[in-house]
Amino acid sequence: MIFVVFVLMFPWQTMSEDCQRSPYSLPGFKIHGHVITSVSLSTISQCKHRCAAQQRCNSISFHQNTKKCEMHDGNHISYPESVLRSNGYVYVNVPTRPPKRCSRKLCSYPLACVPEGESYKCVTCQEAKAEQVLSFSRKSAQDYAILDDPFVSVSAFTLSFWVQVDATSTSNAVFEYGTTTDDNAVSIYVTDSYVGVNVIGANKILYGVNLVDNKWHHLCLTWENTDGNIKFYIDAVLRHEFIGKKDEQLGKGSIVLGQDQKGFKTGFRDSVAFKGNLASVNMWSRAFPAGEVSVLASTCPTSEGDIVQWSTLKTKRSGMLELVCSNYCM
Ligand SMILES: [Ca+2]
Repeated sequence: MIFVVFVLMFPWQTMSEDCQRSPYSLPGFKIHGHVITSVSLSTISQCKHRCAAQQRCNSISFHQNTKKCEMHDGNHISYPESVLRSNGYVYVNVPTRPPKRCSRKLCSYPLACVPEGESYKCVTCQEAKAEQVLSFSRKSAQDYAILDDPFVSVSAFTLSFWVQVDATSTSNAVFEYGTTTDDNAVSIYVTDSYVGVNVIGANKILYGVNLVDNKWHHLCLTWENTDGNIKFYIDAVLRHEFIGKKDEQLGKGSIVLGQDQKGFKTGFRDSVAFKGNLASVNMWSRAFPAGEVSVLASTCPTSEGDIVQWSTLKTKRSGMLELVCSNYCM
């Protein structure tokens, strides 16, 4: 597989320097997927013209015998992993309209890829005006981030983060804060039919909510121990309000990202491991009112928490977790 990718990537990585102005074509290849329109046309030239006339079209795959013309939003630098051998097809880049994005796979970590003319360049995350997000690329008990003892105890908190759940991952332990006596002291669990929320022994399941959709969402959970109010917001909308523990403190413990604990920092399972991306995970030692939650949900990345800071938490990763550049804020 590595060999195939190499063979595929090599031609345009060298050609991009020599032949920047000529349309780039690859006989015997096509882009799999990413089709915005598919039509029947007599010649490849007609197919190219149709693409040039169609907004969002950056490249085509044309079948010589069936005359099928597939138009793609993006090209070989957007989806290098999708350019695959396919008998009878010719892949052609349409250079008059460069793609909006290029794949980070073309740049070595931690650089980001940005299109430049008909080619691309590898730049730092800041130069790309992108942010670092924590990427959970597989459902594995080996992949998590753990931050120990972020605080001694608090009488209130606001937890805020951005999450993108992979559409194939139906059950996901996204966030847990565990203590030695309660490994589920604070947790948010996301499935394709509900979201489960725990705060010190009080739990609610929000049915009919599907966040397993490949889209970025802002989640926010607040609690204070005077009245015991717990509020849970999705994309700045208050989705649930219930009464939890009063007069208690949330004690010393550990944040676990991406895993369901069965016991303090143990018992992780592949089946409920999170798959997707997380960013801007922060906690504050007071319960934000709705207005401040709205500010968090419209700010990307958010400001840093006073008790948990994303800039620290994101470095505590294990397994195959990667920090990658993402344009989720744009
Ligand atoms: Ca748990």
